[in-house]
Amino acid sequence: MENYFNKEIETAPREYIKAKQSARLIKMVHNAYNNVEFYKNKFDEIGLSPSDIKSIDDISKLPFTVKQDLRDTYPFGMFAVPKEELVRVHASSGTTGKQTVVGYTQKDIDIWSECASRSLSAASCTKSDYVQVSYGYGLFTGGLGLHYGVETLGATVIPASSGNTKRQIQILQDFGINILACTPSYAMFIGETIKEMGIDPKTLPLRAGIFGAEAWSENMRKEIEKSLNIKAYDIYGLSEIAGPGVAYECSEQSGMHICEDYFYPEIIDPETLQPLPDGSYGELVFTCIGKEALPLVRYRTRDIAKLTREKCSCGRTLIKMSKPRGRSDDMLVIRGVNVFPSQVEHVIIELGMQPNYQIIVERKNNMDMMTVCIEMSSEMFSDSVRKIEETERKIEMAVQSTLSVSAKIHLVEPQSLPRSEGKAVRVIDKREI
Ligand code: DLL
Repeated sequence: MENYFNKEIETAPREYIKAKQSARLIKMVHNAYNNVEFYKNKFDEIGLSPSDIKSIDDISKLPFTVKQDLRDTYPFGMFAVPKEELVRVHASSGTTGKQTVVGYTQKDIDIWSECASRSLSAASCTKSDYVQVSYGYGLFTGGLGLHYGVETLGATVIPASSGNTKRQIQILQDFGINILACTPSYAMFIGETIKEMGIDPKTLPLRAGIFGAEAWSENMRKEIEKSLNIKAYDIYGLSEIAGPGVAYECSEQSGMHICEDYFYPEIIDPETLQPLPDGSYGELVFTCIGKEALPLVRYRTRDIAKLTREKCSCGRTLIKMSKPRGRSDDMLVIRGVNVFPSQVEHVIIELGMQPNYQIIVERKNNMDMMTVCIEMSSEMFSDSVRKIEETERKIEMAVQSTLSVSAKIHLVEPQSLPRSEGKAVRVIDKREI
């Protein structure tokens, strides 16, 4: 039996969702225009009045918002409510530039918590479960987002936060945790540590995991499911829109249902900015049709994904997004060739190796050089130097033929690359351009 948090909405007929989206969009454009100077100026510039927006079908008349707009109005310039109505502020660090600050009213927190509860329910969580939240707590939305989701659902939250892995495992064992929530790379690390400690995962009451905040492959899913003896569910979100729970996987484990009654999705061509039809990969864009404090209009996520409205076996009718294929700003340009870290990961996995790797990019004599350090398994490590070198050449050839760019492969000792307790750092770009 499928487990829903809000069956009425999650399985609602399309016309019902559409009517809700239209009503909410109309309200939010007025809020954005009347209370955020940035939007008033943007609308005026293109001669658009909030009253031109009469239904969700008018969404493409609206201008886009990008991360830089939040930076330019740092920290609170895009907020649509006075200070006394805000109850929480989060921020996302990002790798370059100023951090992005986001704010929530009590109603916004309630919406976000409901979305996180929907995600937990879809991953089989019920009131009688213990949920260990091992996402970082703090300005990052992972920890507190899932935390409120568990409480709203009525299950029991164990706010472990990330780090101190042996202690995490002790809690998993001693408290009888049923569901683990953390990044997929941290889940891999917990799985490895459990093995090292000689614990049989079958002796743990753990049943499911809710993993997101970074890209992870189907192979990583298999690995985590095996090492922790669980079913692993994907969860997607970004601070600017809400945090974890914008979209979530169900028992079908093929794509994530978007809480489209609050976050209206579109896919656009990142070059032409034109909307693309369902099934085409492009940049994911969200409009926050339900939120008060930060009513972002057509926010460009930079995540590359596709949408589908095909019937899902779980009974949910909410639109689904694919796993993001990568971020357009994750893309490396190596000697003019576009390279996504996920493509490198794919090659490594295809060759039967674990996805423990790091890509280092340097510029030597005006030439881009890419080195991929990959961890060997303990069996490979015992091979002769010649055999290891042969394997390196084999991987170099596979990378060259898949990516159309050469890379130096460097096999490193087992367990020698840094493990992540949060989002994994896959690329070190040392080029100074
Ligand atoms: O990562 C929110 C979150 C926390 C989601 C916990 C899921 C679980 P930010 O730090 O703002 O927010 O980063 C958002 O992370 O644009 C994606 O590029 C990436 N991302 C998030 N979830 C997934 C996922 C949180 N399931 C950025 N798969 C997004 C792939 C993901 N990428």
